[in-house]
Amino acid sequence: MSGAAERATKAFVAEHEVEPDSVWSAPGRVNLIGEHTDYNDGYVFPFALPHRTAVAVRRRDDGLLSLATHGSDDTLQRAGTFRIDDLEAGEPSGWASYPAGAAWALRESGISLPGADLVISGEVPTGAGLSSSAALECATALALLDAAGRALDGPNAPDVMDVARWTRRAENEFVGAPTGLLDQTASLRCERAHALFFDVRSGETEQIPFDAAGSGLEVLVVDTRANHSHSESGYGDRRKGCEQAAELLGLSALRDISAAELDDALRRLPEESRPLVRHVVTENDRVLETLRRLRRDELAEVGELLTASHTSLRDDYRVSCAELDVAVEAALESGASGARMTGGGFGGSAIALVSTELRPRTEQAVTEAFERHGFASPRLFTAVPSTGAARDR
Ligand code: GAF
Repeated sequence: MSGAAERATKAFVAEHEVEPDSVWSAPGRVNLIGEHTDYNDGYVFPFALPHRTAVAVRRRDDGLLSLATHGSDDTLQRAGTFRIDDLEAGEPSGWASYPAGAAWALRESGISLPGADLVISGEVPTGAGLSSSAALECATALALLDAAGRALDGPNAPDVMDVARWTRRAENEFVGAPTGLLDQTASLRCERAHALFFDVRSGETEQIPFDAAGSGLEVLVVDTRANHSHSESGYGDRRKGCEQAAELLGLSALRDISAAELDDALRRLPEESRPLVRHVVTENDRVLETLRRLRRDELAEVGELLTASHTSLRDDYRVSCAELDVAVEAALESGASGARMTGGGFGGSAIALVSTELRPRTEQAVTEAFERHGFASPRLFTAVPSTGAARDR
């Protein structure tokens, strides 16, 4: 059982004086490459973090949903008890909007929920671009599905991609963040020791063995602690810009433009749309090249693609920020073979592909660069591809 699941179980027993029926947990993720491509029907390449959010659940039969979360300071925060039939977008707000949104989305998709007591314990850093929201939505959805007799590992299991779509709907319509399908799919589908190649349009996935340590490498995560949120306008504006450009070109999504067709497409677009389109098309191409290199077991050769992705996100898509740029530059100057922001941007985390020997030097270089710029100290850790969402007990 994961540490988060143990904590959720203990907090559940303390709160309800009875054991939970089951506990489900789901991980955060880093996206190796393929940023802002998911809502353009493109390609993404995440892997799951060891950090998980766990939800302990006990069924109740009165149509009510009680929500509480166990904090790192060992206190329990209670959001209250809600009638599932009465849930409407936006209420409750704050952290409770994610589990309430998951219940709402299941209800809206025709799943009959009997009611449940939920106690949550999360260890995915929040606001860090590491997908704590999806971890919470997915773990909640799986716990509620179990209470409804539709456990993911049982005979009436739903299709896991439906669970990804339901939880994404929770985030889009209940929480109000217009995100794509990357995070929920990563949380639900990633496997230990693998990165997940995901073609968002076709829904096809491929598990690609990802053994950085075996190649003498590490993926260092730099959580810049610079604030990030997708409910704010920057993310939605980029998304709208892409949709408008696709429409102008008479395409259903920017995915339809190949790298060879890029120059022609750019000529047919107004100036302001060009950088957005250039990023999406070149990023899809970098994801496919990453896939080819990883299939050939050439992890060290992926570094330059990561760095090119960052440059494109910084200069064309304009979703980076000073902290992310400093993290990437410091990592590269210290000898990392590649580095980029990961996730939606506007703050959050960067990743750097570094050799195991060099990692302490890179950590020091990033920490010192942050000090010099007067930024808060970054949180640094090596990310090891971990297990996707599952039952803990
Ligand atoms: C966030 C979103 F939730 C994802 O859907 C994706 O668009 C990502 O930003 C950018 O690649 O994590």
